[in-house]
Amino acid sequence: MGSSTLLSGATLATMNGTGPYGRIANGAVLIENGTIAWAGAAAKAPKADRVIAVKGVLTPGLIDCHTHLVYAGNRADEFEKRLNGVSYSEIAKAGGGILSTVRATRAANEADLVATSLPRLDCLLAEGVTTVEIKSGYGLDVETELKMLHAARALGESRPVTIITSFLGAHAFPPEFAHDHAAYVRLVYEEMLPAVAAEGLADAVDGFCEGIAFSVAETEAVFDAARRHGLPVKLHAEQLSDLGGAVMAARHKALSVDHIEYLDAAGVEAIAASGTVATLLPGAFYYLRETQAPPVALLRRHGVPIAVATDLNPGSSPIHSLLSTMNMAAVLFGLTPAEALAGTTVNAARALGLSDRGRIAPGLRADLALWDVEEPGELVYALGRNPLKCAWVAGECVRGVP
Ligand code: DI6
Ligand code: FE
Repeated sequence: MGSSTLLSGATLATMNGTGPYGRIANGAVLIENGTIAWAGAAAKAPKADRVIAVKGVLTPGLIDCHTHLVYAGNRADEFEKRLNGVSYSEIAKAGGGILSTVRATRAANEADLVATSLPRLDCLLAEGVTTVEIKSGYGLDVETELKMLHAARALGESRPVTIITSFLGAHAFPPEFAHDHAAYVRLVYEEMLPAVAAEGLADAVDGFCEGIAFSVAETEAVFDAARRHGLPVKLHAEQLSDLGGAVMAARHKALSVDHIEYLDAAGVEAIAASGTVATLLPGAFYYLRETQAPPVALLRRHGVPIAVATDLNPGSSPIHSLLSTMNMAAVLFGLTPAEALAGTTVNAARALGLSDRGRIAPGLRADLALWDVEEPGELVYALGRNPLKCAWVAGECVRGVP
């Protein structure tokens, strides 16, 4: 048996079902063997081998459940173009956008990819993030898709964080298949996906279902293959238009549908019935200066769990801060601060199919973050201030001092 540690005295945002934040004033958390053994009012805490007095707010470690943070190159030039009046779709159609990052990522070796991606990961970790999802999708050939996923896994070896990977071969059509989309879709499900699955490199299969990307039928062919390989699916859906991707994803019991600015009532009902998480990505909405916000009121009415993620990528969302993203979800989409924090904890865990984290409750991993704030809502309120005091991963203090 390992020794037990009691963190005692902070306000807990347990994110358990009772009231906003599952708040417990003057609370305590008992950690044993990397796991939360007990949580509640400090006055009722069980005995521990070691007691650490903590002040501020203790939350679950934050979870960024949608990123594209492994890539090479830079697209600041496109940011400039967009502000000079060229649209994201026009840039994509002219061979820029995702394909510009594909060229740079194909040219980089795995060590370079890891080295250029590590500082991005570090930005997230500095804000108490303890679990990060990373997608492939800037390779679009077998070799580079594998290279990206290897790089993502290597990042998880270099830092105290859980990396969850998603295979996103269906992200864009590479130039060599510009005139034969059907052949590329077959390559994705007949060669890439089996190669990725054979090496156990992906925890889920993702797609980009959009007018400038894959149709519903093309995406579904990839999802059918995912099922044959026993992998869950998720989808970039209804970001720029309503193609009905979310309804199809719900049929495949998708873990999450992401973006969903254009999701309609039928789509909301479908994902409510399938238990799919709605992941909101306000960074992309902000950078693309979109005006159509996701149907938050409908999602609430149907009890759909809402997650919030950075979508960290070089094009539509070069945002390296999950705290800022939570603020944007509140200001731009109208989430309450409690919903925004649920979006990066309990609901983000669910979007990744993880039931061992995302709340402060007995039996869950002791992934925790301690903040120099008085109330949990302050994490969503301020921009540009990082109040993280200390982070624990599986019970180990990995950053700061309590
Ligand atoms: N939607 C996104 O938000 C990213 N991919 C996608 O399908 C954007 C990727 C990029 O612009 O590089
Ligand atoms: Fe994305």
